[in-house]
Formats: sequence, C-alpha cells, structure tokens
Amino acid sequence: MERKRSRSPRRLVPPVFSQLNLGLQLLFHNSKPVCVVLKKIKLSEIHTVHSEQNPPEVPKKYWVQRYSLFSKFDEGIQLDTESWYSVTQEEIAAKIAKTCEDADLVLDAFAGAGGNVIQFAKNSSVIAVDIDPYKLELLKNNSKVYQVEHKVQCLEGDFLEVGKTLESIDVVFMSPPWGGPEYCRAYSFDLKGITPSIYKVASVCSELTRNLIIYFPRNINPSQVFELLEELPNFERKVEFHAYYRGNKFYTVACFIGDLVHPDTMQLSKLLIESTQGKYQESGLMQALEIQTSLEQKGFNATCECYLK
Ligand code: MGP
Ligand code: SAH
Repeated sequence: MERKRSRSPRRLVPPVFSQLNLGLQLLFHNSKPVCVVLKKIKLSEIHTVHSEQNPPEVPKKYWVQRYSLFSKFDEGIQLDTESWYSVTQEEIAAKIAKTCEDADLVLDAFAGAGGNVIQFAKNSSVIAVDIDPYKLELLKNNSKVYQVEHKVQCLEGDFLEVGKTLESIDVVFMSPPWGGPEYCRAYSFDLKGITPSIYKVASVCSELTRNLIIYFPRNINPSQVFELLEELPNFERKVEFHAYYRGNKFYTVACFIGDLVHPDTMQLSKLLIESTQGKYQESGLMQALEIQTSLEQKGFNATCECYLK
C-alpha cells in the first residue's frame, strides 16, 4: 500500500514568506495598491538557564527562557500563567520600541504584564490598557523593576470601550491574545479568531492614530492583514512586516501599518510604473508631489495625472 506523506505545518513555508518577497513590493488587495515591505530581523542567541527546577505552575520551556523574557527577572519580575506564554521577549520588545523612539505618547492596547510597555517607556510616555486588573498589578510591579513606572499610566477595561474615550496617540501598539500556545497548530493563523475582533479594534484605532504596530504569530496570513486596511481609511496603504529570527527558527512577526513605514519613494515610483503601466487611477500611497517629481524625472509626464488622488 502506498504511504501518504504528511508534511507538518511547521515544515511548510509560512504564509508570510510564501505570499511576499523580501524587500519592497507593490501588491494589489481588493484592486487597491498596498506598498509592502518584508524584512528578516535577526535576534541574538536565546539565554537559557537549565540549572534550576521550574516552579510547578510554570512550564519548563518558558522557565528556562526567563532571562530572555526579562533580563532583570531576578530583581522581582512577576508573571501569571497567561503572561508566561504571551509576554514579548525583551530583545524583540526593545527592537519594536526603537522603531518609534521619537513618539511622545505610545498606547499599548493589550498591555499584559508589561513586556512591551517597559521598553516603550524608556523613550516615551505610555498608556497601558488591559481588561484584567491582575495583569495591571503585575505590570506596575514589573515597571518598577525597570524604573519606568512614572512613565506609565494604567487603564483597566476592554480596549474597545477604553479606546473610544482616548484622543490623539502617536503610536498604538498591540499584542492581542492569540488563543494560547495552540495557535501554531494551524498552517495559517486566522485573524477572525482573535477576541476581541481585531477588525473592531482597528476601527477604534483609526480614530486615535496614524501609526499602528501589531504583534502577530509567525503563521500570520498577510492578506488578512491587508483586510485590516479597510478599517483604517485614513491610513497610508503601507504595511511593513518584521519577521524575527533566532538562528534558523522563525519566531514572531511585528506588523507596522501607516506612517511608520518609510519605503524608498523612488523605488516605489518605479514599481508603480511597472506594475500599473499608468492605468491605475488613484494612488493613496504617497504624496502626489513626490510621485509627480519622480515620474517627471523618468519622462512620464503624460501619465502623471493618473497617479494623483
Ligand atoms: P511560543 O509559540 O509559545 O514559543 O511563543 P516558541 O518558542 O515559538 O514555541 P515552539 O515550541 O512552537 O517552538 C513565541 C512567542 O510568541 C512568545 O514568547 C510570546 O511573545 C508570543 N506569544 C505566544 N502566545 C501563545 C501568545 C499569545 O497568545 N498572545 C500574545 N500576545 N503573544 C503570544
Ligand atoms: N504584550 C504583552 C502581552 C499581552 S497578552 C506583554 O509583553 O506582556 C494579551 C493581553 O490582552 C492579556 O493580558 C489580556 O488580559 C489582554 N486582553 C484580552 N482582552 C482584552 C480586551 N478586550 N481589552 C484589553 N485587554 C485585553
């Protein structure tokens, strides 16, 4: 009898790499252009410590990585069960915070025990929202360990409600619940499974900011991320994916949407010309003037108006 070969989801090329090329690309989603950048970001070796027995309530896998979660772990960091598996590793949180270090005010819509909040608070004031009051207790404790507690304002509640009460924020970050460690069993993570609805969350964010960063599992499907743009009508249609790697292990993805993405405009103009052949009626991707200038330099005066909004 012929044996069927089954390939585990882990061995397949993840959707983000099967659908996108590294570097800059112009794609069309729902017939509208989206400027997409995919970068691989290398992390240093994980800091694992095997010497001590893990406490019974903490899975060994996370316990041995505790100093990669928080380098100051021994100075009094506190986590609960959900935080152990969902906290953002310190090196990744620091890299994300670096991308928006000039922001005065950052909002973390799903703040948890503070993995991201602490790194944002090194450069910016931070509003930390969480529906679970105990998470905010942990976050306050952990912010003290890193001496940034004076930069953090905690708001308890459902972000869908709390977000509506806020005004203009420079950058909104979120690392929503992915449904626990089982998320990676599927080849493609379904954004529709996130509670609360990520589409409703994006819609609330569209009133608050022009800069959104979402932390996603490695099996994220990019076309579902482009669907989020429908909830963000005021945003530039630009999305940048940062795929984090440790050695050969693909870890997680941060997705930057809006003004935080700064693609090389000349390169983008070239892509626009090549892929639309001057037929596309509206751009929405860049300042019209920038497009006009670069098109003129290439002798495309006649098609210029096609690209203006
Ligand atoms: P992981 O999949 O548990 O670890 O999470 P790893 O080492 O990739 O597991 P493997 O055994 O499959 O190889 C990796 C990272 O994703 C964690 O350190 C968290 O930062 C983040 N993460 C994991 N989960 C289950 C969640 C979640 O539910 N919500 C959020 N926001 N982040 C999560
Ligand atoms: N980035 C965090 C981890 C976030 S885990 C860190 O590094 O520590 C996701 C968090 O979302 C959990 O703490 C959970 O309590 C919170 N959450 C779930 N539903 C929420 C909602 N509707 N509004 C706000 N927070 C919510």
